[in-house]
Amino acid sequence: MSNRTFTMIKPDAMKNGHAGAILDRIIKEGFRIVALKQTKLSAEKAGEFYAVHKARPFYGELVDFMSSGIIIAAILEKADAVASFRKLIGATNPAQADEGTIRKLYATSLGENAIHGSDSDENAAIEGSFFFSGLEQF
Ligand code: FUP
Repeated sequence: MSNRTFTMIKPDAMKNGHAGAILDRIIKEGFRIVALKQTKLSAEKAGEFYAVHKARPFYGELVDFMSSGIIIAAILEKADAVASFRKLIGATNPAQADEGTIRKLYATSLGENAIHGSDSDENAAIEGSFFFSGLEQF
């Protein structure tokens, strides 16, 4: 169990004006911000980030969506961060997400689901270093 996870507020939530509410919720749930930036992924970078899904039918749409607008990327710290954050964001498909979760409240659809949360400690470290150097983590 590690105490860090990685998140992105995705282009749908940014465009729909939910970034402030989402960051407020994350902080109120006890996550400490280790690193944070607003940025935009190129299609190439989005494809690299989601390379694990390359063979899946939704890959092209996912890459298009994730490179369609500004995102906020962050590394977060809390005890049992990965599992605790996955619980806070809810199921991948917002229609199946529990009441009160970030995806239930703010996601648009399965493909445009407002927020990312790492699925393992190993991926949290890989994804965090995809966006942030050691000098940007506090
Ligand atoms: P999650 O770990 O909940 O972010 O979900 P996955 O890693 O399985 O999927 C990554 C992203 O691919 C999702 F956030 C949305 C997209 N996706 C689809 O568009 N269709 C699917 O059937 C599954 C995932």
